[in-house]
Amino acid sequence: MRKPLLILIAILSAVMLLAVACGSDEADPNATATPAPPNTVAPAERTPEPTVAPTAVPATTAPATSAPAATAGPVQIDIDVNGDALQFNINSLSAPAGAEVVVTFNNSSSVNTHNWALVQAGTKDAVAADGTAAGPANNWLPVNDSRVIGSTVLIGPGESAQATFTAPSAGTYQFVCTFPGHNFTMFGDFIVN
Ligand SMILES: [Cu+2]
Repeated sequence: MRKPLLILIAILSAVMLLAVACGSDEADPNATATPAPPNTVAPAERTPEPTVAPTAVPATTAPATSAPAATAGPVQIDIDVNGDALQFNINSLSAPAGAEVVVTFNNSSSVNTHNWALVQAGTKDAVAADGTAAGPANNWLPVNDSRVIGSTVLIGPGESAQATFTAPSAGTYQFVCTFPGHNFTMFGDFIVN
């Protein structure tokens, strides 16, 4: 009587062991369904920051462009005579190459008529001689002469006039009064650097 019972128990226990062994394999697929992504909320908070920076950049660049234009301008040179002597009051003038130059010549003499001319180096006497031939109607200056870089008109005592020109390439030039006879004592160097 006891043997069949033991066999039954042994069979039942064997079936239960198989059931437990098979059940352990089914537990893995249930565990993989758990991961949930909680990161979707955080990125939305970073977007409003970039809107502040772009508005400040254009405001600072606009005033900088107008500043250099105010400092740029022609080179201003003033020159006079030594009273009634046939001399300028300055022996040497200078300006940078390529600069716009405005020479203001004030004739403070009480009796003499003068002009002021910038000419190529070594040509002051030859230009004055040709100016004498051109006559006072041409301000004692040769007309359309490449040796003459800039010049004023003839001015009487107490008058002033301006010569406007572009400074030529670097070198030493001459300035002179071409009123007949004045060129021998009334001249100086004009240095372009
Ligand atoms: Cu003169």
